[in-house]
Amino acid sequence: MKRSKQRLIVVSNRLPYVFHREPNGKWKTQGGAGGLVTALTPVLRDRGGTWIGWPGTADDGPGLDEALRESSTKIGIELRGVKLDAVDVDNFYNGFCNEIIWPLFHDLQALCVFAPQYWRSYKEVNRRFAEVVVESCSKADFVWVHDYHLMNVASEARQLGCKVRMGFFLHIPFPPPDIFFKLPWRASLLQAMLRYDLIGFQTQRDRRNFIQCVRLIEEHVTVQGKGNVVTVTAGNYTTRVGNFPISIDYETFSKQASSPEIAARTEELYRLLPGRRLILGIDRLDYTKGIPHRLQSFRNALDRYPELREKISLIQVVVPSRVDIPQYYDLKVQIEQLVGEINGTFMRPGGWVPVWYVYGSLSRSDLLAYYRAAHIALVTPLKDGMNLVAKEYCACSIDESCALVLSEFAGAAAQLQRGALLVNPYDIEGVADAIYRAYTMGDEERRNRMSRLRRNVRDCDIFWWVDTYLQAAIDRDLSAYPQPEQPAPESTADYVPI
Ligand code: GDG
Repeated sequence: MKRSKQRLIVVSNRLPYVFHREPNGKWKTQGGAGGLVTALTPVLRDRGGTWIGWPGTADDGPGLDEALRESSTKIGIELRGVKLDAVDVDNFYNGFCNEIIWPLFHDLQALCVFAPQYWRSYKEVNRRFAEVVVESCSKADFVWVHDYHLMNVASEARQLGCKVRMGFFLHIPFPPPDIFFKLPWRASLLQAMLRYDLIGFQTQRDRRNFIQCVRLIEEHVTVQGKGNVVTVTAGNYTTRVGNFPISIDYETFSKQASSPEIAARTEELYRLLPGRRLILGIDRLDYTKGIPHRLQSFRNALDRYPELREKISLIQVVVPSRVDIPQYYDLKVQIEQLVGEINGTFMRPGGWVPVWYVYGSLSRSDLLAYYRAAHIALVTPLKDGMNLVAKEYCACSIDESCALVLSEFAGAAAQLQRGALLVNPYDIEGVADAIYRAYTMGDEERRNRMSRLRRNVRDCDIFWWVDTYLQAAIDRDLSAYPQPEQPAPESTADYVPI
């Protein structure tokens, strides 16, 4: 397969490492373990290139540049920081990104705060990112910009005279026109996105929504081509638009989950929670993840199917996130109230606890042990770009005797619908029925479903994702790449809104 070796400039809101200053004035780095970092680090080392992003601190004290240089040398990738002060963090990150785009793109328009200063800050910060891109790249490079924080970077870079090829990938969903059009700056934002040479979405649904919005904003729009990447011409701009479902490092998850250390941790969990099936939910603290709805469904299952009592326990892990935003704090209180109510109603003193609630981040080995030990995973976001927890659970389910209950509104449903039990997360009784179905499912069906899911995730892993995107961006020919399982044609399947 022909591969071009263009240098790569990766741009994301945060650098793959977070920098912070210790009380003694020395800089420390943390992080570097996420899926994107794992996938892109070897590509950047191989092709050569730079990662541009915010170092994760508003502290611009002495020595930060030196710390960035030292880390660059250590990891073999040049890191370039874009500095954000506390006001930028408030208006750009907490404001435009997380109080406008995040809720709007997840169809939760009632949570949006459309403050004009947020938009001004977004443009200004995107301009700053663009300036660093322009300083860092030469004509032959390829610039790959990630996610909703940086939709304006290409447009800003073009205004600075930059002609280098630029691609964008949106990790979150793209909403349908009736929702997107609530955004006061909808035309500017769409026109800015059209300045990228390739726009990648997670699913066909997102791509379709984007093209529909473009058709409503621009007068002359043509869409050419078929398959995963099409060419869109709108007004004076031509861009290519595709869907590339992001994935995980399947081999590493699967191998690590099979290790004796994880097997021992799994046994320990079974000893702590003996004689029952474990149901797992793992989410960042976020209203899009549908945690309260899930807890209500779990309670409904215990109510309507009394035979499940003392036979199942839900382990719900909630990872702290965006704690500076008041809505996130309120959500935490709501979750903890529900956990208290369920345990208060059904718990047997000295015995069975229905919900094991963990508020905090798990170590990698605990995460793998929870995945491996769980008989059922409940992945029920109200809406999600992809949802990697679903894929990681499949990779770690090496015994294959387990079931995935998956929201039809997660991007992952497009690929995993034939193996998972798909649910509407708003349908409390429907999800409760799915829990019961997963619990009572015959072993053969469970294994068949899980082995199909695992094949699917293995064949289209994170390295496949990077390769297909770069191939589409740089070489254009995608014929040599396997395609992920797609939704069945609408005429023959139940309604799947992906
Ligand atoms: C955005 C989009 C899209 C979770 N708890 C712990 C932990 N995690 C890790 C998981 C997984 C990641 O966090 C969560 O990824 P998701 O995809 O589920 O969700 P978002 O953070 O919302 O990600 C999403 C994604 O971008 C990629 O494009 O799929 O739709 O919203 O990798 O393993 N890791 C550790 N301890 C934990 O307690 N170590």
